[in-house]
Amino acid sequence: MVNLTIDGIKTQAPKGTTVLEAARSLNINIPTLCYLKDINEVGACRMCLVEVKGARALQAACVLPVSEGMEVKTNSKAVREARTTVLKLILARHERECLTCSRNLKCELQKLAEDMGIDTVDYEGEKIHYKVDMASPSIVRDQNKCILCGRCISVCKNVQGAGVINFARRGIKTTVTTSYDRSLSDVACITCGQCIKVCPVGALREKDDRDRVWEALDNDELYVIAQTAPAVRVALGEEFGLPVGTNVEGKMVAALRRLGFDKVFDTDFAADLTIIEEGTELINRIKNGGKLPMITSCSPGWIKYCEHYYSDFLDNLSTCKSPHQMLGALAKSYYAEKMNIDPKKIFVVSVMPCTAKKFESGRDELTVDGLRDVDAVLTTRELAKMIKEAGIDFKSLEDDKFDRVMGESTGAAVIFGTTGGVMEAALRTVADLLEGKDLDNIDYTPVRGLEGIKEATVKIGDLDVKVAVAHGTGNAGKLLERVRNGEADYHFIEVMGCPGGCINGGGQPIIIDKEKTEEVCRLRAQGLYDIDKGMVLRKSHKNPEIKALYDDYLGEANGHKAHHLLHTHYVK
Ligand code: HC1
Ligand code: SF4
Repeated sequence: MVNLTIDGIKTQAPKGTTVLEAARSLNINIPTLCYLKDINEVGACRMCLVEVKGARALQAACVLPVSEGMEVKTNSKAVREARTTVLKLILARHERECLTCSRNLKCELQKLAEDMGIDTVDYEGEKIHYKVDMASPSIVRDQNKCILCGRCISVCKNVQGAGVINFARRGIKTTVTTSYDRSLSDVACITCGQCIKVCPVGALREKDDRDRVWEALDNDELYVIAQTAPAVRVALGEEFGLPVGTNVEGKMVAALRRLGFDKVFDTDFAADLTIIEEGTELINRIKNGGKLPMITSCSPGWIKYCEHYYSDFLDNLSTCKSPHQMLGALAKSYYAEKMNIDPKKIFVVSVMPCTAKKFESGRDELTVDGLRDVDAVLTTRELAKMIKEAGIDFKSLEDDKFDRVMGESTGAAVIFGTTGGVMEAALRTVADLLEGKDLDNIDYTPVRGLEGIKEATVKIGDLDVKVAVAHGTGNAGKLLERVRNGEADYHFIEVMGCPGGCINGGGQPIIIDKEKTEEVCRLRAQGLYDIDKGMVLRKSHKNPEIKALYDDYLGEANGHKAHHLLHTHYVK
């Protein structure tokens, strides 16, 4: 342990700890705009300057290791003046369109300016105006608001393994950009939106599809269907001041009805369907010598990552479309036939925790007979904005229920929203199908939790099923390297593109205090596991609506009709 003094308080910290961490352990708050523990520890923003006795200049606390006998002042006159100057310089360069910014009131820069009592920006220097990159179907990049903290660069490279953005140029011309300043749509960006989640300001945001959805809702010719992803229900409440992880499913359905949707279906229904199709596919591959390991295909950021960086694994992907695409395809076939509606007049809106779903819904591989499965995707944040725009008092809404015949689901489906959940849901069904009985022990805990890569061997009958789970595409890359090099072999791998899974998707509510990210992920995941625990039906094959769908319409799992509507293939 190292002995030091911070603001007159004698303390000890383990060797290697930074002054920032040592101060935070004493509840002394040193401001930062660039720091992200273990991801971006670069001292770029200079907001965390502190005075160290004997040092010639102020030091950046986030990269300064503690040392024996060190005496630190975090709030001296010199520190306060330096921080104020730094912040004013950042503000001077920043496009201060706060009132119309997507991050108004959720901006770390705005909050810091308020916390530090800044009421004037004394410097007005030369400004470069950058064209806003709007070409990606998922991500908007506005360099005019960038404060050069470097967080997006680090998360894209170190966490997601994509590395498509970096610093370029020097001096006042320094910027964060892609190679040759191309649009994100022209580089190997996987549209995951993790860069949005860490951006302290509004320099990165999702492509806003609210207007398209309002237009559809206002069009009397269209039959507009909403569906909501598993992870949205445990996060949407945060936008209305409810505790993290609160299940707001009933209020969410009520709000969607009030917005004017003709029907509100549950993507969880289609998650159950995915398990039947994917479980059957896995059993067939194992029994018939098909390509293994089979890898889940429901996360579109992951699919894009696989296409760009691991295309030799494309045949390992399950041919199942992701659940919301399956539901869209069924809305325009099964449901349209049942209700006698022209499928061309059905407009499907998916509410997702994910920015990559916007890209996914526009893919040619995800159409049936020339019709898109899904017409528009809203993130959790966009739905919250629409609810506010419409003047709906979310917290006072009475709970409502999803519509039939695609609104019933099981506990297996809801845990799709967190890392390990798809694997657990699949194992619950595959085990029952292979053993031919209704097994009682259905909590597969080794695949739960936030460890980056999880492995387990599950005994099903006389078969040892070897599985692995990776979340965050960087971890997926590490896992696939081991498979590629023959160091590991599995039957089944689950990959979710975002760290933590969909609960931490690029479209989820912004966590302003980044230190709380892991805790928020745990609480959202817990919210999903609690829903699962409280359900009577916890296995996908027990869902009565799914049974009816096969009996009345699809026929066999993996059969001809199921393939036509619910499966696809990605090729390089
Ligand atoms: Fe997901 Fe999925 S779980 S991908 O993580 O398979 O986005 O929540 O909707 O489609 O069901 C996301 C979440 C979501 C799909 C399902
Ligand atoms: Fe990188 Fe993902 Fe952002 Fe694209 S969306 S720039 S891949 S972090």
